[in-house]
Order: sequence, then structure tokens, then C-alpha cells
Amino acid sequence: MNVINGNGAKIPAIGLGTWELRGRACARIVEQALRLGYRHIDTAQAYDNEREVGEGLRASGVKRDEVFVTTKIWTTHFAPNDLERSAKESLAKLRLTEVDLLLLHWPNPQVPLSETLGALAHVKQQGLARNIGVSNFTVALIEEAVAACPEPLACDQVEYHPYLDQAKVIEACARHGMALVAYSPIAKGRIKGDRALARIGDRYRKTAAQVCLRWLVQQNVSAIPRTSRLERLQENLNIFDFELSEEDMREISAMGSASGRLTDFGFAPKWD
Ligand code: 1BO
Repeated sequence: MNVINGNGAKIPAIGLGTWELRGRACARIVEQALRLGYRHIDTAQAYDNEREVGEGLRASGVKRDEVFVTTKIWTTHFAPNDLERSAKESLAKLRLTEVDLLLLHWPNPQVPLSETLGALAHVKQQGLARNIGVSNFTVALIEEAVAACPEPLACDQVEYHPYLDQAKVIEACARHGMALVAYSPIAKGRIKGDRALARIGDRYRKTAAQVCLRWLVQQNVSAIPRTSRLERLQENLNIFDFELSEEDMREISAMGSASGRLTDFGFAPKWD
């Protein structure tokens, strides 16, 4: 599988997102994904499924060091001592000795960012996370984080799909050697009915969702589509045997705007 490099972290280009997957269904889809060839699983404390992600990982029989596992610390655990304690709690739930990537899930202006990043770096220095990074950070927050963090940041994980223009965040990540990881990469399923993407896909015998994922990967973005269906798992993985033309890439990029965001909360930062 292709990998995306984020300050030395080798992040598989396609991963399984697990937001809103719970219980047995979550464990089963993680197991199936790994059996199909996925090598990147994304979870978070807030998803309430770290235990099941760990179960799926063990049930798959795939060796631990072949899988890239990401989890994220929730914002209420950003005070330094609490961050370390809650990272250990995540590892206990996953039944892992370390994760491949540990992220701050959302910015939290209530706790000084430098203190939170110091604690995150310390977790890495103890060997509990191979890489660290951030999620839902704007350009200004990326700049602040890079300046304050004693360790390199591997990525910013943000919502990104053809309907949302993220050019500024992509540029900031590239400037600092960070990867961009895209959540909701097929816009919560809306891409599947997109006629322009389906028309492009016809030329390559690919679906609209495959065109969309390919468009992300060709920009050096890692994408973590979520699905609970086996046939979709396979579809989302079959994007490495074709290449979109520059014209197709441009046409898809032109679909994005600032108003295409699907995930927003009262506690979100002021987006770029
Ligand atoms: C609250 C979850 C957003 C995507 O990780």
C-alpha cells in the first residue's frame, strides 16, 4: 500500500475510519478490513470504540507491526497529567503497548497549547506513541503548534473531500513537512451520487467514490473512509490501479468551497 510521509511517519494512504462504528459491528469491520489488506485503522477516545478496534485487530491475525493505528485524545484531557493518564487508558482499551499516531482531537483554547503539546511530546518520548499530531487545526493553530511542540508533528487530520476547499491547510501542512489526513473523504456518502465524478469514473471503470479517494491520494493525502459494509471496504481499497489525469484533478478540485463543510460544532475553531 502507498504511504504518505508526515515528518517521518509513514501513514498508509487508505485507512479505515471508525467514527460512529460501535460494538460487535466495529470489531467485525476492523477484522474484515485488515483481512482485505487495510493496514491503517483510525479511532478516537470520543468514538467509544477503542476496545472493539483492538479486538478486531487481534481477531484479524495480522501482525501488530504491520498495522498503523491512530487514536485521538479528547479535549477534556488536555491538561498535561490528564493527557498522559488518558493516553495510557486508550492503550489499555486497545490492548496495545503503543499507537502509531496519537492526535489532539480538536483544539481546546481553555488549556495553553504549549502545555498540551509538551505532554503529548512526553508521551511520544516514553514510547507510548510512535508519532504525534493534531486534528481539526487551522493554519494559525498549525503555526502555533509547530512553534511550541518539542517533537515534529506528523499530520493534521481534517475534514476534506471535493466539496470542501482545504487549500490553505494543505499548504500549511506541506510547509512544515506534515501529512494531511482526510476524514469524511467521501463527504458522508454524498460523493456516491455525484454525476460529475461518476462521469469521470466511467472513463476509468471506477465509481465516483473511487475517483474521489484517488483524487485525495494523488494529492499525497491519506484518506480514512468509514463504512460498515464489506463490499464498500473492497471498493475503497481498489484505487491503486489507475491514475487521474491532470485535467480530471483540476476539475475535481474546482468543486470545493468554504461552505462545503459537513462537520462543525460550537467548540470548533474559526475555520480558514
Ligand atoms: C467528533 C468527531 C469528529 C471527527 O473525528
